[in-house]
Amino acid sequence: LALAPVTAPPATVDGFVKEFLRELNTGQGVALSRSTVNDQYLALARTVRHYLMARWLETTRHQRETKEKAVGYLSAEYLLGRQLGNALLATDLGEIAEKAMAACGLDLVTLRAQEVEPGLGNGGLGRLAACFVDSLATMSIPCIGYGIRYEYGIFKQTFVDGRQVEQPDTWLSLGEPWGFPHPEAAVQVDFGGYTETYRDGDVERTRWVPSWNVLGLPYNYMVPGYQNGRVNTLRLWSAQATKAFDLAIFNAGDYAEAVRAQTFAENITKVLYPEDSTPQGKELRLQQQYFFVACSIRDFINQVMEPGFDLHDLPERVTFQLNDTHPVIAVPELMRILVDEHKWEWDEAWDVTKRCFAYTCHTLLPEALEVWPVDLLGRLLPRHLEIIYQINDAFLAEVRERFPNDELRARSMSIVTDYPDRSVRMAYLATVAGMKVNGVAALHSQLLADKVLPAFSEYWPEKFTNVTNGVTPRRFLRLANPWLSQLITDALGVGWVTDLDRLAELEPYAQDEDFRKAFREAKQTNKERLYALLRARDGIELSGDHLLDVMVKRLHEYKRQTLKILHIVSLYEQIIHERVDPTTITPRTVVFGAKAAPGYRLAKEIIYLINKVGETVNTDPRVAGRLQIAFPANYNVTLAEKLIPAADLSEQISLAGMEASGTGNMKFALNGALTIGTDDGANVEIRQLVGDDNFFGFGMTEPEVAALGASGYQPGSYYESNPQLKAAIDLIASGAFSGGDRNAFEPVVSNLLYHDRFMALADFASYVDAQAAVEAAYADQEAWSKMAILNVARTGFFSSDRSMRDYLSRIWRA
Ligand code: DL6
Repeated sequence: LALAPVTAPPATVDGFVKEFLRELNTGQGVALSRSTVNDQYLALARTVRHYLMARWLETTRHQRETKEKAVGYLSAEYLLGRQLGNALLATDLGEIAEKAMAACGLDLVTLRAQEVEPGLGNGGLGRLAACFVDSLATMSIPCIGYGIRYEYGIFKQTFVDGRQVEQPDTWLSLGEPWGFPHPEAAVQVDFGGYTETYRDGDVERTRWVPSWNVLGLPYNYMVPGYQNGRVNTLRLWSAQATKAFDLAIFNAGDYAEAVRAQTFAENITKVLYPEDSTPQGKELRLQQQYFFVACSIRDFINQVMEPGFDLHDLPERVTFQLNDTHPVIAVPELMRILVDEHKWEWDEAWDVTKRCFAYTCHTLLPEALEVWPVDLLGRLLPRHLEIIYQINDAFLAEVRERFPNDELRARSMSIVTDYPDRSVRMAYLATVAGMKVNGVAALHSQLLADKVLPAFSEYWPEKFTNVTNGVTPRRFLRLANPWLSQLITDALGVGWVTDLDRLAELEPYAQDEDFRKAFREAKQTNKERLYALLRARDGIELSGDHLLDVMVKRLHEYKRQTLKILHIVSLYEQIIHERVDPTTITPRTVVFGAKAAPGYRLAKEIIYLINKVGETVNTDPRVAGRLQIAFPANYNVTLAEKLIPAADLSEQISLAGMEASGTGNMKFALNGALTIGTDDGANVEIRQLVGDDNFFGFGMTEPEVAALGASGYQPGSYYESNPQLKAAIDLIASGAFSGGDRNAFEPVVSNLLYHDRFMALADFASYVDAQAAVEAAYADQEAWSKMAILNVARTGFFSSDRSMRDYLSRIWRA
């Protein structure tokens, strides 16, 4: 009996109530009558956990026994979103939980709203990782996700007089029921010191003599598959001091000094991506990266693999997928373990290492490609630096052999560069070590091969591949949009949730008047739900039956929120100067959501501009009922789940060749918003799939952008030659949105006129034309609904389940 595995409580209302009350009473230590909403939420979360527990243990047991190859997903970010709703969906307990809570006099919606989402990521990259682990669990593919349990996730954004002010994200402060700490499985991670050679019999070897260390404490999180009995694991590491407390110093009265080591160690996982414009910040970031991969590799070898496992078989048991360059220091770490600790020959170790890793690149911006100064690496990880040099020497020797007398080529491919400072190019290291290198959308993968890593793609053409990103239909359609989901289920049955290609069967429904009506009603319900939320959450009053135009994403010049604001200002300018009859303009509500990196000054100025334009427009009676702007603060996954299903129009307007993929674009299309977008990232594939007639394309193509850049781009010439653009910029510069202060937006205006790195002015005319086409199309609601339904029907390709199949066939099982 003692060995009997845990079983789930009965999946009945009664069983659920019993379990919930037991958790409330014995877990939280309160009676229902005295409990707070937070008590109730925590007890509810733990109750749902119980239903998953047996499946989790079974998944782990099965994995150990079958020794199936696993994916080790290494990612510095996981933007998970709230867990409770997803766990209820995965266990199919939603209805039971709702009735059980009602039986206790509680409201499930209120309890779900109590959850603070773990904001352990900045944006698309972290959210992608969360979608991927969801898909792998749903597809019953063994995966262990590794990452960092930041004490403070992405900052909480507030606005003070229109300006972004960051507050710490205290997501752990009210208790966090989803993580299971395992202090007994803590891993020691070393830093600093020096290396030395020593004789081992007749072999000369090198060893690392580190000068300090910390402990990595794992927290396990369940990653439940969708109603399939599978629960994979996400293991997030938290840093602790090896010697947290010095009693002797404390007794001597120096209380701060007594806990200094603890404070120092815990800083490593204190904050998500601390500001890296200072040397201290940069060093901390490298510490974070090494910390989590050292813990993860050690954990995989010692805990996940069975005792006595032969490391030569590692490539048959795992692929470590490097989610961007952040985890790339794992490559020299595995080499160090094999060569220094297991005393393997270099070539033997390299052969295993290079079959264990694959690298995904998520950017095209040169400044986003990580490089680490050699002196910093040498100080923090001296042995790893030596190993990187040795990898580089061996690689360059190969290049020189294949291309003799081509020193320029060898230099251009060197992992270590001297320009502008001696540093290590992590993307190059990942490319040399990885068995595959992939971009995240077709255009991105092509540009990655042609422009970012051209010498490498010529050297190893077979190494380069594409896997277009995807999003999980569970969270972003089934959970976020219950009304549309029901409509789809009524039409197709339930299977689409795990087989999104089946959405294609919706195509004929675009011609069905009743279906279109029901589709519009679902959209309207989503809008009302959103407006109620914004009223309660932000005090934002939105009204009217408007076209809902949404631009949500990180604030970055390349994403061109400025182009959107220029369009709004232009509409406003035309109305107030009576250049157009306001009644001919389609009533429009524009919603922004965007956080700017705390140190990115221009991005913060753009936020200020959006807020100030919003204040003016929203209070001007001349545009009332025609144009309104909302910018709710602190855009996050939770808000996205309400915003995206409500949108009519999805703004995907980055400069062509800049957005690696985008994933918001996919979520909008799947929820029946039409895209206004450039030929950038995954927009290109969305457009191909939905058809030109169901997509508002505009702007220069990537080759046109390149040609304009090469010919010497002059933003001022667009300003001078386009009266509508000139009027919009002049209105901003006139102080009309800043109480007469002409300098308020000077940084944004000058940047546009004299620099405009991302060519917003060059695409303005084309963007305005596309917006006019949007208005014309929206005027015919039946036709618009057809287009929107076709967007849903034709975008099943963008399920992250399909991305996982592509990773499996092109990379993990290649
Ligand atoms: O691949 C996920 C996501 C893409 O959809 C975005 O287009 C891309 O910007 C983002 N990349 C990053 C990495 N750093 N930068 N820049 O967040 O990845």
